Amino acid sequence: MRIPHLCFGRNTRLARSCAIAGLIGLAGFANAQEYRRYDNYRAVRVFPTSQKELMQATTIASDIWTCEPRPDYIDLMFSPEEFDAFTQLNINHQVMTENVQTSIDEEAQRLGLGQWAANRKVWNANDGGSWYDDYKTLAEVEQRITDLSATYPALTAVSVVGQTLEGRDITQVRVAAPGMSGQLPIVFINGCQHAREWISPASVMFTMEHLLEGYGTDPRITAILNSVEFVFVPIVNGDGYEYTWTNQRLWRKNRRDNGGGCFGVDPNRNWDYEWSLPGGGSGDPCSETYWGSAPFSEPESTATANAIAALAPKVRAHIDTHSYGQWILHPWGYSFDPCPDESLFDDLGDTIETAMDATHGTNYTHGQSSILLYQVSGGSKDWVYGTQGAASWTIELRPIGGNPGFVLPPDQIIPTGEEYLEGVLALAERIAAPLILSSAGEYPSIASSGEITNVGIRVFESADTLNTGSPSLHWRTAGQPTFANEPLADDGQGNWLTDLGTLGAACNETIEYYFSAENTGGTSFVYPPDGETNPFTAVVIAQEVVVDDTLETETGWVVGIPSDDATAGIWNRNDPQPTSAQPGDDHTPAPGVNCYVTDHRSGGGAGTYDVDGGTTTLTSPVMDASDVFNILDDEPRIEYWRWYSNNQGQNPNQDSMPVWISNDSGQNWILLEDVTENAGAWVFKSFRIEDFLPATDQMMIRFQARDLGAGSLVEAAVDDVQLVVRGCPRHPADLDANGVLNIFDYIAFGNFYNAGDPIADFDGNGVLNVFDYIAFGNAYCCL
Ligand code: 0X9
Ligand code: ZN
Repeated sequence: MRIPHLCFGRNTRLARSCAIAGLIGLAGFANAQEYRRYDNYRAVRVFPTSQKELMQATTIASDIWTCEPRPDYIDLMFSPEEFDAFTQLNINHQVMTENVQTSIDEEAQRLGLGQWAANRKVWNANDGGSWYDDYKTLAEVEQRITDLSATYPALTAVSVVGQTLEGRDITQVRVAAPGMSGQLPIVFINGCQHAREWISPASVMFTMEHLLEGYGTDPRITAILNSVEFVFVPIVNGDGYEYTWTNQRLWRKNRRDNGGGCFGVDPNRNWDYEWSLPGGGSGDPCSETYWGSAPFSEPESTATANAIAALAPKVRAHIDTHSYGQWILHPWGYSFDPCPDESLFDDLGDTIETAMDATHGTNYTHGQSSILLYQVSGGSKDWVYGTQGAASWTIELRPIGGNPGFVLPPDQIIPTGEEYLEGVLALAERIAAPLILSSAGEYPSIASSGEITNVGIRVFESADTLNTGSPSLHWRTAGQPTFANEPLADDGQGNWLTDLGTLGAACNETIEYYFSAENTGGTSFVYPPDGETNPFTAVVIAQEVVVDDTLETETGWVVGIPSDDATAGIWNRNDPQPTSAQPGDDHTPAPGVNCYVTDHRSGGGAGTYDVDGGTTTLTSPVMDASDVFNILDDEPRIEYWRWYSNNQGQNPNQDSMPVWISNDSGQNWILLEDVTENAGAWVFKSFRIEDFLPATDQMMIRFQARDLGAGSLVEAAVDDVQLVVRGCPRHPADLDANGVLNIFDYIAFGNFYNAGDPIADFDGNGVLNVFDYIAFGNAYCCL
């Protein structure tokens, strides 16, 4: 017990009641008046349809349970009076809990808190049952750590990594096979940045304890501990956690006195990475997501970060454990852009999710934090990934929704702990591999020799380092028995790449390829894992870009057709502002900024400037897709990057975006595709024109974004529209462009020459004379 620390508070009233409780051997439970009640408070899921509704609802509410608005809803808590005021607004909502106090009372009575403080029982092993049958105070958690380290001295190393604001120890436990601490890759796990999320420290303790119990008895855990070390900080925010037991069950932040009657900094907004970005937290000291006066202004976030940095670069994975929502969230949290290791995170996130879901059939979802949940700036995982290079997650444990929210019944502690443990074990097994390979971008099915088609891999150094001479591409012409090796080059951003167009494959040939890399220990890893038997394929051809419209400047696109009736979200050419439904950047690589987008503004939220009330149509200028002399068997294609979102807000997935093509300057249109794909990303599309209609010199393309019927959230964008012609390059002397060199090419040369056509200027000096005959002859015979 650490009673003296518990009584360190600057709040004299708390310090006094704490001293008395200390005398009678309790951990400082406040009396009935001090333990804040939420009688008849409702937890409500609110579905705002505008920024105004969102503002109105959050301003009235006592507390925001989902902390920030998600794209489609926000969980709020209202007092009875607040709820009355809220219902006047007629905002769509669903009451999740009629009386929040019911479950808090049930819990307080059971645990002996508030008015039931006299019933407080301290857990005793001799009473039978599991330590995980119910939630435990900070002091009980500390005691458990002491007991476990006494039971497993060879496996544990307990230390204090810092003090909370009120002076409580922040305890770290390293769990490693005997003698192995410091030798192996580390999985670092912390719990309880947020005070009210009680299932977090419980699950972290459960996981730690099972690793200790399992070493030497459970073969799987033994094998894992022989290859990975674990470091736990079960309770980062001890002051806040204690406060939830003594004063206010739903307290979230630490206990910083911000002045003006407002307390608390959100530890998970206080890390020094992309700190204090608008939309990712709040600068208001009274807010539940107050990011503090400076990055790392708070001792709790600072101590945890220092503990991780002190173990770098061994820390290869990190989990910040929260509740609730059943999410497995990876960087970025601060930005809607994907992080460079999106494919690695998707792979490992899938591993964690599969293991967690399989344990009890609970449904977890993995993905990018800002997209699945909401933007968070100054969060732990962005700092850990962005500055320490470790793979980092926020895991939101049970329950899935606001009922019962943070007050999860105690019979769910063990099942939640079990599924969390399985997720951690599955992740540790992946981290135990020397290297983890993942994709560095797309693997296009057509590689053009005319432009760079880089493909490659990223290498995550999990348990070993990369032999930097080893990353290779292995390729062969389809049907050939052996693969040739081509070294990959590092682009300085961690991408190992090569250009498919320069491998020397013949035009129109299908090649098969996969990648490999070795660790310094000499073990080879292949990507994709079944690459040798199931390689990527690509056709290598030549390509000429006839139209390349980056939409950076005005090129003659037309917005609107007579039947258009949308009232908002009209197409315009601009630099888009990010929302969860709209890109934050155009597609053209920098310095490109513009694209066509259905109102580029973000406004107060995703639903502010989306398409409303009908259709808005965008039509291209005329493009010439007729014959291209330098490419044989030419295949004109229309290509573009598009963005479409219709899976958020009310009435999702009701609309679509038709794309039409015309070969007669817009007299007649044929459907190219009807977009319903909500990729939340720029998507590349490429269509062979002849699959739809004959290619002419009068081609046009048209995009129609629309919000029809029941209003829903629709955003669309288009960029980098190209007309490309693909095929094999014409031999320079194949002047009748039929793929064969013969006497008819001499005749064709003569015809060009006599017509004064510059094609006949074979020596390229601007004059047609006898030397062009010689140059042509040389090209014919010898090129
Ligand atoms: O808001 C948070 O800090 C976390 N949710 S919670 O309800 N437990 O408070 C989510 C953090 C997710 N991380 C990022 N989006 N970076
Ligand atoms: Zn949290």
